[in-house]
This record gives sequence, C-alpha cells and structure tokens, in this order.
Amino acid sequence: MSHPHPLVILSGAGLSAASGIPTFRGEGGLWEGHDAMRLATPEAFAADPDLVRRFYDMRRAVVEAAEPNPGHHALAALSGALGGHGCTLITQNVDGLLEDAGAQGVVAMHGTLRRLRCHHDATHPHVEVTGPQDPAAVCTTCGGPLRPAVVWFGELPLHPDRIGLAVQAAGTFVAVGTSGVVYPAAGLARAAHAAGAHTVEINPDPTGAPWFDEVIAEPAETALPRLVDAWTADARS
Ligand code: BJW
Repeated sequence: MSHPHPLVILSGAGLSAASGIPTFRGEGGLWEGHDAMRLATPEAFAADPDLVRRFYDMRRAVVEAAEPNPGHHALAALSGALGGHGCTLITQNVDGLLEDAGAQGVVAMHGTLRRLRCHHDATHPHVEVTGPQDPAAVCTTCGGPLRPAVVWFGELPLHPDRIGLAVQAAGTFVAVGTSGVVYPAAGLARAAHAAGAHTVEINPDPTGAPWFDEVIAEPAETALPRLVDAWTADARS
C-alpha cells in the first residue's frame, strides 16, 4: 500500500524493548517497581536528589550497555533515504539509540539520559555524562544542582513548535511502541489524523485508539525493517 509523504514517526519505549531497555508500563515495566511521582518530577528531585540520581544512574548503565536493534536501524535508514523534508523522527525515548543507529535530526521530545542540566534553569549549559553522575558536580553558571536532562511530569516537552509543524504537514503519521498514555505525545496521532494524515500504529499490544487508520500488531523490530523498505520504495517510484 502506498503511504503519502512526508512521514512522521513517533516512537516510544517499545522501540527499544528488543535492545533490553525496559518499557515504563505493563508487566515488568519500570513504573511497576518504582513510583513515577517519587522519581520523575522536579519535586521528587528537590525532595530526594540522591534517590532520583541513583534511579537515573541505573537507567544510564542499562542504556550504555545496549545496542540499537533492527527497528532503530530501519528508522535511521528511512531518515537517510527521505531526508529531513521527507521524514521526521520524533521520539519520547531518552536512550539515544536512534542516534547510535545513525539517525540524523531526531526530535527527542523527552530529552536525553546522556546529558545533565541545571535543576534551576534549563538554559544553563548542559553537560555530557557517562556512567554514574558525580553528586558533587554543579552548574557552571549558577552553582545549582545538576539533574538528568530529561522531561519529567509537569515539565514542558521539548521542541513543541517543530513537532506541531511536522504533525500538521504529515502525509503519514506512525506511532510505534508507545502506549499513548502520556500527553502531549499521546495527542499527536489524533492531531495528525484530524489534519488529514494517514495514521498507523505499530504495537504488539495495540492501544485500540480510534484515530489510527491502520494497526500493525507486531513488534517494532520485525515490522519496521519491512515497512521502511516499502516506504522508501514509495519514495523511489
Ligand atoms: C512494543 C514492543 C515492541 C512493547 N515493539 N511496541 C491528565 C490528563 C492529561 C494529561 C495529564 C493529566 N495529568 C497530568 C498530565 C500531564 C502529564 C501526563 O500525560 N500524565 C499522564 C500519565 C496522565 N504529562 C506531562 O506532565 C508532560 N508535560 C506536560 O503535560 O506539560 C504541560 C503541563 C505543564 C505543567 C502543568 C500541567 C501541564 C510531560 C511528560 C513527561 C513524561 N516523562 C517520562 C519520563 C522521562 C524521563 C525518564 O525516562 O525517566 O517519559 S514518563 C515516561 O512515559 C517516559 C516516556 O517517554 C513516556 C511515554 O511512555 P511510552 O514510551 O509510551 O512507554 P510505555 O511503557 O507506556 O508503552 C510502551 C508500549 O510499547 C506499550 O504499548 C507496549 O505494548 C509497546 N511495546 N514491546 C513495539 N517490541
């Protein structure tokens, strides 16, 4: 089936599941064993920075040991084949595995585990981090505490203008590996559908949301390599 261009792909934790990175919700998910409100809010960090730092140190260790899977590689190939005008990769994931696979211009709306930012002011210089965060390191501008440069509950996701423009212009919008629970990311497929895009969900446990025109009930790592072949063939024809 032909898919109108440009393509906009929104990925979630399911994309990285085959790389050994746990998803958030459902059986074995991160939020099953951890209380999100005690770990993933600015208030939680202010109340117990050591607890939050340890949680993200553990997450960073998992990510640093992980490799991109065929789903990441397929999306990287798609962005290479279609370019920035033909394809926008938006991800909620903070693991950087799309970039590791070679994808260019990834819009990481929930930030990254690979940098730290000032807790008081996100515009102060960010710092790259590997391994555990040094608890003694502080913001070079104001001396404030450093925290993972991820977007917590109650904070504004990044790049809203770029995302809004891409969604409004999408010919095809694909949501892959996301439960559609967390807003504003969860509203993007519906907005794309309302703006006239063909909407596709890829998820072995589909959400059942009525705004998807096509549902592919299959893991990202098997579905994406096949679909990307078809989407890039569309572009070549
Ligand atoms: C596979 C697979 C395979 C498995 N292949 N698939 C009430 C109503 C509406 C909104 C709100 C509300 N109350 C509060 C809000 C706002 C809140 C929100 O949405 N809360 C909901 C929980 C209700 N949102 C926010 O706070 C956001 N900011 C905001 O709204 O700003 C405006 C505002 C500001 C101030 C006041 C009020 C409003 C920010 C959200 C930030 C989310 N942050 C996190 C943590 C990031 C850092 C970290 O990693 O620790 O982002 S939470 C977590 O969830 C993470 C993810 O990016 C995000 C989404 O999860 P995702 O990716 O969908 O993963 P899962 O686990 O949920 O699903 C995985 C899926 O994969 C499943 O469906 C599987 O079936 C599938 N799968 N294997 C393909 N192999």
